[in-house]
Amino acid sequence: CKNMDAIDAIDAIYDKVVARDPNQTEFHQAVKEVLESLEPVIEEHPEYISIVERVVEPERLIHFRVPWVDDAGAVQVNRGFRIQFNGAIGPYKGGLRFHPSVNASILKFLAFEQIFKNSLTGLPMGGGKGGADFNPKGKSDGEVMRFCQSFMMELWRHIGQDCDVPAGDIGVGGREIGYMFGMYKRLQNEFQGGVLTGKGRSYGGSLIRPEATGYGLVYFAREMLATKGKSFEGTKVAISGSGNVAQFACEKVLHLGGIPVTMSDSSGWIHVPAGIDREKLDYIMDLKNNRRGRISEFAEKFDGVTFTAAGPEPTVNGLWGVNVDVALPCATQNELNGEEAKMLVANELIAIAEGANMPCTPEAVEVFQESGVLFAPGKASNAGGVATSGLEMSQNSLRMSWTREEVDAKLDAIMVNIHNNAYETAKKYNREGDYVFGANVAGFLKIAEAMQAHGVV
Ligand code: NDP
Ligand code: 2IT
Repeated sequence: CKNMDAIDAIDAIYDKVVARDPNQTEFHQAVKEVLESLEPVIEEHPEYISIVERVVEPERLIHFRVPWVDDAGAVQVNRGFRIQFNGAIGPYKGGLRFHPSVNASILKFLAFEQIFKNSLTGLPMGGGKGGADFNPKGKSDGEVMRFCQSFMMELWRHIGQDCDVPAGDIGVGGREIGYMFGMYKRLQNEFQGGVLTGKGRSYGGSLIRPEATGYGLVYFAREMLATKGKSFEGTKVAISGSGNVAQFACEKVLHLGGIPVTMSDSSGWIHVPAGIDREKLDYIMDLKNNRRGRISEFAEKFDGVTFTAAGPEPTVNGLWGVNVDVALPCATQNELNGEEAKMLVANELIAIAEGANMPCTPEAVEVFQESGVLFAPGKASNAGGVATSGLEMSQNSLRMSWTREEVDAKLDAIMVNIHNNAYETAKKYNREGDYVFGANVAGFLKIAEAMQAHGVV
């Protein structure tokens, strides 16, 4: 029967993905989740099976050596990557991650997710991702600068404002983007404002881009809660991570009257039963962004706060056992497993929205969906960062800049739109409330239409 044909064809594509790169487990995980959603689409559009075959294979994979000299005068060698996964609807777009765990599997999963995320924003951006296995922790400013310069000395020939536009991700913030932009400008001998996003204000950055992922996440979660007649007012929220996404998610939860009670880093997590207020969040922002310290220092500074050391990475060792109404995992992939999901459900969690990319394991997602907890996948709920990168590119092209209020209003509207698009798409296929299905299908359909129009390229 027709249904079996679609399932068989999709299974065969997944098997081939695994056979081609048997060790790329994170990539398999991301592909599987998308392919599982596409079955009714393939039934409707059997011609799209050849699109699915192509969409799982990156258009281009760049892998390079990054040599640099540390403060002691020793030569260090890291691995650099850029995955240009899909350019059907716009220039490749996606962040750069500097973390010792970076490899081809992790970057391919992130670039693959980025294709559908960028499509959902409604802006003309293809999917890409890159980075290096460089560990910025404990490095001096000079070392970070020399690393970024060496990284860009290779990357510059592959990117450009109409070709591929990197930005930040784990380990890459305003400082690193600045160093990389400076080197690109020197090598290219052009001020290409739109070649990177997440730039500083003084040289073409957008207001609200630093805040965008965290703010957008909370705007999305606000819409999810509204479908149940609920809001953030007085709601207890567990946040993991304490980097860019986590900090501004925490800030927006405070704006909306919620009570954030946890944050973490790779050393452990803090529990603040009375809530992380403005003063405590300011301390965390200064600790992380300026002093580049560990979250354990927070517990030494404030009373009524507990710190629990981390277990083996990337688990957070009990954070998800705290009794909360909303969970916002904002650290890294696979940081919340099936057992932890059960603890959240037992505590009557209402909603969970992914701020990080793929922080919930497939087992965790299954637990949430089976128990009726509202679950938003990162490709929908964390799309505010890249959406605002898209708005930064628009401003660079216009050679103008918009006010905070203008950018924030556009971000809010984009998040509402992504929410409604995912919600309505799921409803259309009788999967009401399934944001995973809705986001995958809505994101895919636009890519498929463009790829179909372009012929076999
Ligand atoms: P940051 O580097 O600013 O912060 C990362 C945070 O997560 C830190 O607290 C870090 O702790 C923690 N973390 C990272 N890796 C691990 C690990 N293996 N185990 C435990 N904790 C870990 O990154 P961002 O906030 O930018 O990114 C966080 C997540 O959000 C990532 O999944 C990223 O892909 C995603 N994302 C980011 C966007 C952006 O615009 N920046 C946009 C959309 C998604 P420590 O400092 O100790 O390493
Ligand atoms: O995962 C992501 O969406 C990002 N790290 C942001 C990418 C971007 O180009 O702004």
